[in-house]
Amino acid sequence: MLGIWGRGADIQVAGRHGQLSLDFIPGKLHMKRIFIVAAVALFASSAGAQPVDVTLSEWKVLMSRDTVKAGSVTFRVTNNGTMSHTLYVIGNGIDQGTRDIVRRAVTTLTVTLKPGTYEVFCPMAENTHKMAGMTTMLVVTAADPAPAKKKPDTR
Ligand SMILES: [Cu+2]
Repeated sequence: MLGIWGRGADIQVAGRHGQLSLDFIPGKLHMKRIFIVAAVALFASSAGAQPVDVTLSEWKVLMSRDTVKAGSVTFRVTNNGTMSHTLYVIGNGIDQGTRDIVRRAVTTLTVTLKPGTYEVFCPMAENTHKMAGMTTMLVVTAADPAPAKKKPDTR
């Protein structure tokens, strides 16, 4: 049956995304995203962040893990594709992403995440990369409770 659909990415576009109307957001939002990226780069600290290795290619987002604990998370993003990509993390009030990552380049993105489900995707070319398959989900679980304080050593 696949033959009916023909070419590469078109198959996935037809199959995956019911919410296409949401994806076509005019350029303004993209400007907002660029601003947020700059702010994150200035202020985010990656100390103690949980690492997630991400590999981008046409047309996939592969993550080394799909579950993390709430708190600081650093995405180490490698573009293994043949064209530029970006990586955005959206959900639960978070909307942050990397600058454009040229092919073979590596960058990092540190975000502070609350428990919940996040969409991790490439929004380039008006989300056509995402529609072609460059999207995945990250689940954030509640952080471990703070460890019980040891009784002070009185010796
Ligand atoms: Cu892309």
